[in-house]
Amino acid sequence: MEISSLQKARYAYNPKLPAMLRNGIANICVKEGEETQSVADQEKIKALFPNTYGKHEITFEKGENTAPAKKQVVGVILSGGQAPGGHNVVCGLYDALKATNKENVLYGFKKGPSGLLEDDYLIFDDEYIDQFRNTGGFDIIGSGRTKLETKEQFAVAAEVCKKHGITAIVIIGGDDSNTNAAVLAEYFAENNTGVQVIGCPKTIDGDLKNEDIECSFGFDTATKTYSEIIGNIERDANSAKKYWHFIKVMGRSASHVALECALETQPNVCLISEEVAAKKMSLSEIADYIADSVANRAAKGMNFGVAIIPEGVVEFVPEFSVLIHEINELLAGAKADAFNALPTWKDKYAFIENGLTKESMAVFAILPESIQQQLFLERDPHGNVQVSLIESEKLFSALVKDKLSQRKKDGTYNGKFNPLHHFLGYEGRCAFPSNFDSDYCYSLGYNAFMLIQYGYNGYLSKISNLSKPASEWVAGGMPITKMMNIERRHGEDKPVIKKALVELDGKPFKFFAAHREKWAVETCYVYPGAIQYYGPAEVCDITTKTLALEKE
Ligand code: FBP
Repeated sequence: MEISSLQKARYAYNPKLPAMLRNGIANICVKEGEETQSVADQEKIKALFPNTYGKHEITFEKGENTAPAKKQVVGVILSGGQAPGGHNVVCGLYDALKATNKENVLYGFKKGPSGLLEDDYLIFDDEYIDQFRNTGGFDIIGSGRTKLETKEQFAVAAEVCKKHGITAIVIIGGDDSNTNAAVLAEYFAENNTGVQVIGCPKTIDGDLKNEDIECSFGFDTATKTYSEIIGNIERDANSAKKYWHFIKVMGRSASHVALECALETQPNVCLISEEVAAKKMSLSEIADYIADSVANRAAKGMNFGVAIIPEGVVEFVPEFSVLIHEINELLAGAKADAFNALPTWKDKYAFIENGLTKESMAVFAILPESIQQQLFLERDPHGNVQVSLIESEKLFSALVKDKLSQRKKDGTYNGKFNPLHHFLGYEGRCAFPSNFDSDYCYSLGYNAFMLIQYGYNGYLSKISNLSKPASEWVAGGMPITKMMNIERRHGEDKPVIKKALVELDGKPFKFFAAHREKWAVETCYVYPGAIQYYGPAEVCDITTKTLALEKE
């Protein structure tokens, strides 16, 4: 297999561990902290997790390793969307497991959680794992979005573990996957299977964080990759001086990715979905907000600019959510067939006009035709609108264009507006992990094995103090139940890890809010450039602005 020079060089990179994990396996002891409580709904969560609730938080320290000597057979699963560093979690886990006992075995279940249910696996050895050190991607075993959540699935998982003598499962995933890890851990404990479950916090979206987990892995590299591209686009915009770039960035519902990219690159506009929801902004208000920046810059002779749009923003516009709800109702069940049978878009439009409320029709009517059609024609297998597919970068540039035409007629604007569109998502999910993610992920995996060795079940591998150099990081574990509350999902009360949205009273947003008026009118672009892997620590090892501001 041909490999690039960078890949070859990255094989030789030695990820940095927190100081307490650096003294060799024989010298890592455990310190138990306080008993824990769930963040909310304590009685309900306790009743649902009688075997795994209320356990102690723990920290590893330098000292004699007192874990029982036991052969460990561990299974690892990658769950959900790719995030840079996933390979290093597996490498860290493997290295700790083999350093403890050469007889220990690591199974990798393929294509996500379904690999465990289908007993589809590979067994890692040095030769195989060495090809993946410090590389991006999840191709080491593949990933998938099958959810492990039913008792039937848990029973199959228990059977597979029994068959291979598996003592622990490590699930590398986001909030949902780790919620399911906690439920699986409880099932294994309740049924005395002897199998432990450990989670690791993954997702580029950055929405798996709380007072214990400072950030999920992959966020650092993905946002640095997007910021490099946005910076390059800004420099192009500032050179050519003729385009407005509308850049949608991935991140699902939360706007952490958009906010971090804005802090890194200082664009003219960045929408924050959580603020849109808090201020109950309408599409028209958002379009006016962007149009103001376009017009103010045009008045200074700058007919160019950059606007960042978070992937999930339309879901946060109240009137748009109502519209989506009405469309889903309008096409529920057999009504979709009647709609689909209509021969032309004109007929379909009449059907829509007839079925929507006046308010929603008014929202629908201002959308560009391509988006209108997308809402009705590209629905998921249940017939629901696929909000994530909506090209919101095009939607907003079209709405801004309408606003500017109006302003031209009113004589309040006399600029040029040439929009270009970009969507940044998959470009960042499998990038070579930054040094931060390489180190963080390796530490998470290594630490996960220490939790296994010491017999913990239903814990999340926790590395903290992340805004400091790796030597000062703190390694330990947190019962997953501590992060849970009860939420209504699909009409049922469910125990889940709370998804972290951007906090409008948090320091990263406040910093952005304090500077954005200036950025909207002036050209204050910052060009972060490509991720650097070799060179001075202040260039190569710095993490995100979000983390730095949060830990200030
Ligand atoms: P996870 O929550 O599984 O980490 O997914 C992250 C993500 O990249 C989102 O930002 C994005 O909306 C989604 O996955 C895309 O999913 P897919 O890979 O299935 O297209």
